[in-house]
Amino acid sequence: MTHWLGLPALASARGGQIDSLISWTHVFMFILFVGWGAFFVFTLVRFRRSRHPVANYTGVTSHTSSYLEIGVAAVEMILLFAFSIPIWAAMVDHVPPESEALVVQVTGEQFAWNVHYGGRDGVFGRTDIKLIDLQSNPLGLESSDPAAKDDVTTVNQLYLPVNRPVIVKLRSKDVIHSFNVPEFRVKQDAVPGFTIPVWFVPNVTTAEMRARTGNPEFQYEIACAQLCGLGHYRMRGFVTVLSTGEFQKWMDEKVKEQGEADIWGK
Ligand SMILES: [Cu+2]
Repeated sequence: MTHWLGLPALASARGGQIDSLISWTHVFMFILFVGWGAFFVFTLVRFRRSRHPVANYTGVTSHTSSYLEIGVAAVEMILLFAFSIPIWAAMVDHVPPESEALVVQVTGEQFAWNVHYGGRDGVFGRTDIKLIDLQSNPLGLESSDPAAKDDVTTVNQLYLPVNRPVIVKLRSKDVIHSFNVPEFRVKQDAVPGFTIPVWFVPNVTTAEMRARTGNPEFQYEIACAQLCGLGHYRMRGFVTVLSTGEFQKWMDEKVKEQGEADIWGK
């Protein structure tokens, strides 16, 4: 079902809250728009020149406009304190435990998303800025670290299991980027020097979404939502949401391909 505002299809467990916030904001903004428009027309007619050939130095004495202003401020406070802050608080205070979630590191760079999985042990191998090689080792993964042996890395391809919380730890190698997947209602800046977690629960697989939209080519897309340089427009990654079994199979294949072949070369 399409949203009345034409938002992208929803594919995450908590995204509905964001949608209701966006919907209510639009409803109130529409009321304001109509209200201010009507007020403008009213002043044009009420204070027309033929009715007031000479300026009135007392001006308006009624307090109606003050009450209206207070009303608008009250509605804005409700939007902020009753909707936005609780949703934000729930997102940042109740991060699912890492043991129940899939933890992925995503590192932005000009102009790509580097994805790093901890592999079977779920432990991320050490990375070192000195080992970075843009072609062969964009993350600077330290191959001598035992935890790095089963790590899996990809560029611009984020594979996720369905119905399991995902914690994405966002990092950046150069400038501020922003990790945005519209269908998950997720948008978070990646800031150099920080590791910023963002979490969500994808609940529609790519295959289901293709069937639902009738578009066999449908792909979830990671858009960089910060103007980060000349190549910003092509900084796009893809998310593939798989069933739990398919994801496990994908991960096993990747571990075999990258871990045992040791593509970083000892
Ligand atoms: Cu970017």
